[in-house]
Amino acid sequence: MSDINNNYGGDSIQILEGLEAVRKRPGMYIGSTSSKGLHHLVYEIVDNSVDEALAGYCTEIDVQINSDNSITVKDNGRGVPVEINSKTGKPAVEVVYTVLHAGGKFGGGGYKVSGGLHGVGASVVNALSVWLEVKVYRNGNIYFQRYERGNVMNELKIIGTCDEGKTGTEVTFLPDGKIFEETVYDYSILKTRLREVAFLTKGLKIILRDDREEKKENIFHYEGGIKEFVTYLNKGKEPLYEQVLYFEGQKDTVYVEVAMQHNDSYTENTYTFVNNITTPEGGTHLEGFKRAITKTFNDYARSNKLLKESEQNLSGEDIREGLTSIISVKIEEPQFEGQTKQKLGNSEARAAVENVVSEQLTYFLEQNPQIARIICEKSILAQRARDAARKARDLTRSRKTALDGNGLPGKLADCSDKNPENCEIYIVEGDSAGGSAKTARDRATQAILPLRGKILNVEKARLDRILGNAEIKAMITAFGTGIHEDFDIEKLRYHKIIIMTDADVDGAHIATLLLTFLYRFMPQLIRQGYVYLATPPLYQIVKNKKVWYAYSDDELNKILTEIGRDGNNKIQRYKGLGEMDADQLWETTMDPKTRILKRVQYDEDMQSELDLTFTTLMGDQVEPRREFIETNARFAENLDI
Ligand code: 0RA
Repeated sequence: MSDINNNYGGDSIQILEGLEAVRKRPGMYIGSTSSKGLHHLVYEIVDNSVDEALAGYCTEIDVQINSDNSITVKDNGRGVPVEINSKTGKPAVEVVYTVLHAGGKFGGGGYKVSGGLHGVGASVVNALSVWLEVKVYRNGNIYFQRYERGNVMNELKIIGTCDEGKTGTEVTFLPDGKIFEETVYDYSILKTRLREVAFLTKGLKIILRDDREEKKENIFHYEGGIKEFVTYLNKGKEPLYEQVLYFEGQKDTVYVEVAMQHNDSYTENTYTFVNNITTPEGGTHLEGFKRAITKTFNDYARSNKLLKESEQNLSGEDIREGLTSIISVKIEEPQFEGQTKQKLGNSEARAAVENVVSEQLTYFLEQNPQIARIICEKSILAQRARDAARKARDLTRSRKTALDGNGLPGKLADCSDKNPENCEIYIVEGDSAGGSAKTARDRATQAILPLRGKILNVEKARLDRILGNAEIKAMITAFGTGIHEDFDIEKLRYHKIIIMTDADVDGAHIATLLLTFLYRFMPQLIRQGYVYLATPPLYQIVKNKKVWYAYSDDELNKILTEIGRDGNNKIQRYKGLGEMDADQLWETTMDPKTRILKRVQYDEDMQSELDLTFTTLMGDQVEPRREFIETNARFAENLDI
């Protein structure tokens, strides 16, 4: 699939610029020095090994978190070349780890992995590490070099011998605590990304190990590649047919892979990748895919009389209802566009995907008429529901334009300040807690919207029902932004949307239903950090007329230790918001000076994981639901405001 030169030697490496800048401005090279940047170091090193796998020379990559939080990445590829590079007079391996933008990928040929923050090169990782050591297995020798903060500590030397046939590269590095705010690796973050890389690189085996206190290991190896990715994403849902459709082909320089399968839900789940990098904003490859399936299914439905002449064409949305799909392209010179450079711009990708999918899908439908019929019938149902939804939606649209106070929902106690930056809205579980919140609030800046009972699960309902739901309508009109294609962040009426539910399992469930709604209908609100969870206390402790609140069991114990554990303590466990009076609610949960808010996080790198957690929770099984409520905290970061 790739055409990396077989006789690539020390000379093909081009040198572009020096390394000094990296330590001065790490953010420019790895995006951030937070936990995200820390994990990117691993992806950077792993990407080099994946390139070697894509070139057809590497079948296994081992990633290990060592006990000191250093990382070892080992592959069984050809080994980084050790020959002298004539331009620098240095071994090629030294150039790779000490010169910015030096690497086989830049020598021409092959698929350059360089989107977003990827592809900055191993030298960046080196520059941002206290130390980095590389071992190359080649020519029956084991070569070794060590660097500290990017500086060469020894000339490349042979430290031993190995079997003539054994080749590979082993890199170990310790991220620099002077650079990164966080230096402790999170196993589950690496696990999600490495699983994704393995899905995207069929046949490649990736082993992840944690050698710290709590030993862990995962092996990711998918002969079916993205086909198995779709099966994985549809886990916990009911597929409409057994087979995952898979199309693969190359047009000019673009290699295309697509896998898809419908399930019985109403949401579309499409993930697009370019050179194994996620493109959350889509782009030309996604456009090509949409065009291909819209045209192919309409042609099929017409020529097989599933759609009558008098009937409207199916829209793309109709066909994609309940569709899980992966679109993965490999391209030599990807162009990234859009605000966050996460949208593919190459027009040749549009044509390539459209071509490969149209041709192979047409053939597939002819060969599999039962599956073709199932999809067409589901799409026709979706079309009818969409017509009904349009009517309901027109209703929310006209309300939105009349947003001068009259259009607002009756249950909303709005705030008086009209500057969204100062304003917050509390979405409160239950009318009684809603009542306390209305009494307690700061009327200038805090609006209260009480919701009754459990809100509708948007994963389980069609658009017409969703938009007909009173609680959902109230939220849409209160926020002011509209939804889906109508969404306009400029119209957001509150810069903090705060979900306030009881601190129990039911409360967590309601919070998740609300988050699911926001995530599916207004993802930008979460992405841009406008959504928060309130944190009501779990306990009230009273002693000698003094009052304390504890927000966790740990905190309760700390307070009890401080004030002494004796008979004068009265401990009350709050079961719900309703047990607090307005003053208590204000003091513990709503006063901006003392409350704890958790901002709900959105991380593109974890997108498929997030989708999966939402559907697991929203699915029918009870067991996975409990699991989610516990992991939910992972995307809520603590913010003491
Ligand atoms: C360029 C050429 C050759 C191998 C590599 C790069 C290579 C780089 C890395 C980085 C991590 N693992 C790697 N494995 C291989 C091939 C040289 C040859 O044998 O001709």
